[in-house]
Amino acid sequence: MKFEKLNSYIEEKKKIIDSWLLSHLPPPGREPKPIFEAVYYALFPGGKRIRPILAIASCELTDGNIGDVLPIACAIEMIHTYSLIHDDLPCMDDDDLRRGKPTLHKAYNEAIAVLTGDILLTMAFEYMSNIKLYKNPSLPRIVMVINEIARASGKEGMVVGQVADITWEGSSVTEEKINYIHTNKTAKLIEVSVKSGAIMSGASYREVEVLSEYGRLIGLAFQIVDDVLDVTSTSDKIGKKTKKDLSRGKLSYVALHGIENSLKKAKELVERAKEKLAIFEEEKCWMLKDLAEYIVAREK
Ligand code: GRG
Repeated sequence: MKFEKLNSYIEEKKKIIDSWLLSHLPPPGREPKPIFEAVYYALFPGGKRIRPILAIASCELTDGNIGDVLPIACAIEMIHTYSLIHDDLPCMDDDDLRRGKPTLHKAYNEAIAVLTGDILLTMAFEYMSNIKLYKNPSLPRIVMVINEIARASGKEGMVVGQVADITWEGSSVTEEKINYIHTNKTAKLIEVSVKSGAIMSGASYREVEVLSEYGRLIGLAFQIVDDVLDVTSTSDKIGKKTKKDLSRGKLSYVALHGIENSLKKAKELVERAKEKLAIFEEEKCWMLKDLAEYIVAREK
């Protein structure tokens, strides 16, 4: 089986991520109810955990200790989860299915969904800035990574990408607009996941640069494949509503290039990403190569 080794790597890391989250989050029954219960609802069983796994893989590739990247990796997953909850709200994408179950505002209500997103985002920064949570805390690395993640999640990345995505709906599709949306809305958080793992391990400047480029390329490929799956997959398979982009006039890669050419583009990006890893020994970077391939081969 093609991804056998990768699948066991993913399963092993997922367990580590879940147990870190479970041992650091407040208990679901903590007052005032139901906010922490909603946090658990959003985070477990969770999705693919691609971003924290990329952070861990990049840290391991550059000889770092997993105990120094886990607070960062888990915080990134919390930021990603907040973005999905807010993205699903009626005032945004208005979805009722996420990760195979009712979206948070359907399971609870809109106010609790907004607040669950808020608390996930703020707890992410609380955990990342708590030096007691790291194995061997290096303050300069922690501060640098928090700054990178704040930028990638906000004004230099995800939030502005989301604003463009929403406000450009229904307008003419151009390569420039699509690249702006996909790079900011999706690729920057994936890029910073890989970059953070390298910074936390104390990787060299060149290694950090190369891994950031790798992250940017697979991040773009990831969103292109997401656009394709919106057209080719079903809700049962991917656990969220499909066929939304075209009906809503969303600017997607598929709208501009069609399915075949979009997949071709995603594969090209993944090949370029894998080439970037040539500076590392083959037996050490296999997981990042396989993760890149998994991104285009994935069915959900
Ligand atoms: C600031 C009010 C406010 C809202 C923010 C920033 C934002 C809303 C939304 C982010 C945009 C977004 C949802 C981008 C989509 C990225 C994407 C492809 C998500 C799906 O990621 P997967 O497939 O999901 O990794 P799983 O469920 O596997 O974790």
